[in-house]
Amino acid sequence: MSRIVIVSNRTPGKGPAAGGLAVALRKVLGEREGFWFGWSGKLAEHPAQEARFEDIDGLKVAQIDLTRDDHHAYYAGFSNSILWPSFHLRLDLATIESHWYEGYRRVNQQFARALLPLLQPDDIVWVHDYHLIPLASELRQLGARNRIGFYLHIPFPTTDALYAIPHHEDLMRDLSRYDLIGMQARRDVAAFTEFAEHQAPSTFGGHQVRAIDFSRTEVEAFPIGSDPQAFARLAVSPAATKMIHRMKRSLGEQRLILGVDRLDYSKGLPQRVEAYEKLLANNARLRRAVHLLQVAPPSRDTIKEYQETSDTLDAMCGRVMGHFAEPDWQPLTYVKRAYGQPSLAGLYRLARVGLVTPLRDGMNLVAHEFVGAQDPEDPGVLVLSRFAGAAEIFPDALLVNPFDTDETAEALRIALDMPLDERQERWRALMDAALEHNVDDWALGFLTRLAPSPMDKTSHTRDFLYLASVA
Ligand code: ADQ
Repeated sequence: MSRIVIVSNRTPGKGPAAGGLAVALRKVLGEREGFWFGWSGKLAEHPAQEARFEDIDGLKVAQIDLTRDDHHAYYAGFSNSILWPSFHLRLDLATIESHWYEGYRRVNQQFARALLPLLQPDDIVWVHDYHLIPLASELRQLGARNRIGFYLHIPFPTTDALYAIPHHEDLMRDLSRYDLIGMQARRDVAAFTEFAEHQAPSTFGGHQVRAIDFSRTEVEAFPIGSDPQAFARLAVSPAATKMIHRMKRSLGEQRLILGVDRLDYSKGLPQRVEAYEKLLANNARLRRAVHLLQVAPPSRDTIKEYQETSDTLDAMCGRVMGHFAEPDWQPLTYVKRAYGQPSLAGLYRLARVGLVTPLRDGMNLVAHEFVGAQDPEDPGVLVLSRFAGAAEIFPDALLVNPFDTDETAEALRIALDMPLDERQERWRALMDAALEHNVDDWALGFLTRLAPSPMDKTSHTRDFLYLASVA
């Protein structure tokens, strides 16, 4: 059987793996031979060309170091100040510095040069996320003929947003060098197809026109999931129970509305707090009867837009406290730190409402984890943004437009008033969907499509032809 090589920006660290994704991919590498390749997390003035192999808790990991300048241009620059905001349709938050693209390409070349000598001819390579779009191109340029797949964890942008990205034609051409592209949701495949099939290029006077041929690239939705059964078990573990007791002591009779996110402008946190403010303003009976807990540890906090989101959220929380708090009642708690999965599972289980309202999100695993952790006898209600990929999986959640804070406030009221039988019915449907879309089957589904056994090899190739201008 072919070996599997997983490539991502960062490799998993020591200790218990943080997320379901890392656990699932570890499992893949436990069952098939192969290794994980990525950046070590270390900066060096003169990084070695060759990767270092390390055994990390039984996992074979090959890592390279990067220079400080390259890492900055590639990670904080092109990946997270251009691609992330543009793919999330926040062009207003994109910062464009043209030299970042060179750093982005250089790091992808460095990845390719260090990875190529480690590859055997029939290795299956699975590349993860927007940091590494050019990797297949770079590997192929060096002669790699392996099957190479790419999974985009974030949404695919609309055509207009794509056009706003410097070098978008190169990036689309890079995508055409993969054998399989996996996206989170049908809407992402539709956006990609729209671009690939219909868009004429923007031509500057007299540029040659060259076709991007997508005929060898399959594009399909592979919605990621969590391990809902593991969350169900975690939610009754001693650590979760401890968290539940601790919270119950402070909550008393108040019902808990819970938000859990990385602090990121795509997660719609200020809008969420505003919706909660409207809930309290419109429903005086709920004051003292509910409490919002928002857990949001900072991420990418060297980037200005992230600091600004953090400041806005601080101000919003302060405003709601100032408006509604009493000497003996606080309407919300905002915690800026990460919790381990057992504690999170306890919080999910205790919550009457899981408030998951990103402005745009590839999938959103918090929604899946919340569903997995509920008590079947007394489940909470999921209030979910229709702009998360998860909305395609969970039509039985209360779906809201997160930009419309009146609508979200009303959904919160409906969730808090929802009778037990409706909560159970909705949760059952949500849990069935979460089980159907579990992360193990996701990984297996992608790999089976990327490397079908000769028995089930059928042609799924598409015949996109996209005309692009060549500078
Ligand atoms: P993220 O944007 O990080 O991921 P999400 O899917 O919600 O978003 O969360 C990933 C993981 O982080 C979850 O397992 C969650 O438990 C954990 N997490 C979030 N907040 C936490 C906190 N405060 N404390 C501890 N753990 C926390 C990107 C895309 C998503 C996509 C995932 C996976 O942006 O759309 O779902 O990748 O493909």
